[in-house]
Amino acid sequence: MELVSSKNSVSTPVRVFLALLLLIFAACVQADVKLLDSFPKSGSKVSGMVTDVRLWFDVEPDPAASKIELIKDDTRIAVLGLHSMGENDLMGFVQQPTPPGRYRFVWRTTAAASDAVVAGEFNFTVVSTGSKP
Ligand SMILES: [Cu+2]
Repeated sequence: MELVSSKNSVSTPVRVFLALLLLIFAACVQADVKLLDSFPKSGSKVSGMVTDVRLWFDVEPDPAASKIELIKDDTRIAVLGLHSMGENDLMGFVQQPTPPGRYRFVWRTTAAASDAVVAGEFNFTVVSTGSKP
């Protein structure tokens, strides 16, 4: 049982402290992806159809590990073809028409350099342009 005695050479409080440091470090890394801006903007009113959406972050997101969805009432509208335009951003194409109403913009992403998942959501409103299609 030589292993046990050599493990004990580092006292338990020290090991607990090191484990806590690791946890704090992991939490900081996870909080690192910040949403800076979006189209549509949070709380904004947009007139007409929204055919594409964008999110801008403080670090480069991984489009392959990201997901965006628009939700209006109980309808989920997929946003596909996620890619980056090279500005720490995600861009995607809205797969259905977006009639006037209130929408939830639900997103989830991972920084290209990490596997911490960061998610969020905000609302925007599509207002009628006045002309019927
Ligand atoms: Cu694009």
